[in-house]
Amino acid sequence: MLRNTLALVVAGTVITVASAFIGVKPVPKPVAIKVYKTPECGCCKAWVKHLRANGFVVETMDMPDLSLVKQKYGVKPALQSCHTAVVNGYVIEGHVPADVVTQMLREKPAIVGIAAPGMPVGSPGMEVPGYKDAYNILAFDKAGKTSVYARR
Ligand SMILES: [Cu+2]
Repeated sequence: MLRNTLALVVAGTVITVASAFIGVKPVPKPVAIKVYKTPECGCCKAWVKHLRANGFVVETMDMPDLSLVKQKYGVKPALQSCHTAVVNGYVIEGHVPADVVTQMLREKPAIVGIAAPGMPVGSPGMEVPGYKDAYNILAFDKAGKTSVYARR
């Protein structure tokens, strides 16, 4: 009897330890992102949809004018697009693909944020059947200095 109990305890321990090792992959935590946009902007809504489809938890902030938001977050005119977002302290300007946002959150570079300036055709939220611009996603720092972070 004692022997059986011992065997059960040992088996239980082995299973517990084994499952901790082979384990269950941790489920990635959903990332919260705040998107500042004008209420009538259609491509902004399409980008928000793209973010949600990629697992982001999006909060939208509709405002009539975004110039103060862009100024506050250091988005210089040459980098500007239709919407500005903030995620984990980083600024995301324009139609940046969700996988590039995720890459940046993983790499945690020492930058202010990343931008897809203008409205590149074929970027998420700017899909036009049969058309696709080549475009760069630029990293920018406080002084507005940019470098290419990703190409699409
Ligand atoms: Cu747009």
